Amino acid sequence: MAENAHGTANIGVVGLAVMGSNLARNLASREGNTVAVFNRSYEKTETLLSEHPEAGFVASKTIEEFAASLSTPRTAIIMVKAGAGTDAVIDQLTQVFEPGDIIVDGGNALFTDTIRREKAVRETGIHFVGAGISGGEEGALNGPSIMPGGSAESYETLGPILSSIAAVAEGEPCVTHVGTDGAGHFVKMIHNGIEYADMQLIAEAYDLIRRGTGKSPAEIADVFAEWNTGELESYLIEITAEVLRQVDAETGQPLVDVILDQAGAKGTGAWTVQTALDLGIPVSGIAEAVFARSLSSKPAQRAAATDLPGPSDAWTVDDPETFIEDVRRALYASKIIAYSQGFDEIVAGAEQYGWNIRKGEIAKIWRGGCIIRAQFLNRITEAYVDDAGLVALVTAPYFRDAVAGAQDSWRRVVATAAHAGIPAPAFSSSLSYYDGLRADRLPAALVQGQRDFFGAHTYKRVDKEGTFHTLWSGDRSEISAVDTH
Ligand code: NBP
Repeated sequence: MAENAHGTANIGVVGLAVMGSNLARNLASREGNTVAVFNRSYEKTETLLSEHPEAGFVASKTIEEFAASLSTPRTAIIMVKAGAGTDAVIDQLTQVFEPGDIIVDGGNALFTDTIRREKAVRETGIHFVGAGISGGEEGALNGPSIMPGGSAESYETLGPILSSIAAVAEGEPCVTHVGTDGAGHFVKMIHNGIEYADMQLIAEAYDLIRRGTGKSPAEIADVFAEWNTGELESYLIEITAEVLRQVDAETGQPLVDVILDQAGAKGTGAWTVQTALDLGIPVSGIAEAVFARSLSSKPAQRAAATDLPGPSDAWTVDDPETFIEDVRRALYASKIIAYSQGFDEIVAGAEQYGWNIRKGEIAKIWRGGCIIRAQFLNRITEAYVDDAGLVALVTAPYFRDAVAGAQDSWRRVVATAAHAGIPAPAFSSSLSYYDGLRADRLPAALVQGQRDFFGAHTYKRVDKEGTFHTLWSGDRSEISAVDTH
């Protein structure tokens, strides 16, 4: 451990649980960094110091010492439990920091909290940066994908430090200044929402293959490993093969068969959906993924429903190889929809909150370090480079062609799942979204008619300008009306 000499550290970390410790070690391993560390309870600091003497951490027992150990402008990254803990640490830091210093919240904060905190901290002259950090423990240690918000000025100091610890994809660090105040945490939230959808789609693919072909988890692991060499190549496909191959030491069973089938959640998927509802953006794939976890975690309801009847016909797959290829294509098409919906929400959020978010750059910084890292993010970047004003990602030529090539398989898989009584909510909602988006005419016209009938909510016509209402309880003639939406 280095002497706690004043002003020797160029960066500090507050909160030394798993994420903070690993991030601090990552920072310390990069040329030119001296890292100050502080944790509410000193035990965690002591553990970190004793386990990693090589890091040369500058440790403090009080927040005052911690501030004094940093060179100016002081820069500290908070890695504590999101919520009240974050507010408590910000309060402490604003007491001991000075105008021009930078406080970074690297936790999973709700972006509206970040907007509130940035506003309050800015009044003290201190910069506040909400930075989404993805990649879990391993990413924090070896290189995460980092999504910082905050002022452009703070990024001048912070950018080089974050670039030094970020993952590198195709020679470029996976970090970019996303936008002001809450933009970084907003984009991290969408990242997590897409992660939920991607994981659910993979889980549905596994379930269909297992129940359709009778292959064992280890055999399906081989299928995923094979998929990981093609257009589906991604971290989530890779780890799926690893999980499916794992054998439980105690029972000798595939591990996946002894894991309780009730999925947990930390809340960022739900935030993505709640925010999408507020913004009016249909992120149906993400929503179905969140709800699928909720459904799985209702043991009493599931137990009560086990004897509800399923399909009367038995289901068999005639040609397993063709079926597996259909599932692969359905997965790819559904994944494109999940990302397209996620980017729609980024566009809507940017418009609502006044952020200038460069979508292609976001796809780039998700290519490495983070949980949804995938080869096909390059295609998203290219789509936004080719057409910065792209209205829906799925309409970009590459994705249009990819979905066109997959759609027959996609339709067969969704129909098969329905026929066999196998839940595939993310596959089927993605296909419905696709068909809804491309429809010439939607039954929304009927909904408008119903709304006008019971609530005089009015409607527009396809053949002339204006807003109209039918006198449903009168002579049913049409009158001009004031638009009430
Ligand atoms: P936790 O989320 O488990 O938080 C534990 C840390 O928060 C400890 O250092 C604890 O100090 C500190 N803390 C708490 Br709790 N309340 C505090 C308070 N009132 N004042 C000061 N410190 C307080 O740690 P984590 O799993 O390392 O995650 C850190 C952040 O990173 C979270 O926001 C998390 O959502 C985010 N994140 C986690 C992952 C992941 O894979 N785990 C990935 C991406 C982002 P103590 O030691 O004194 O109790």
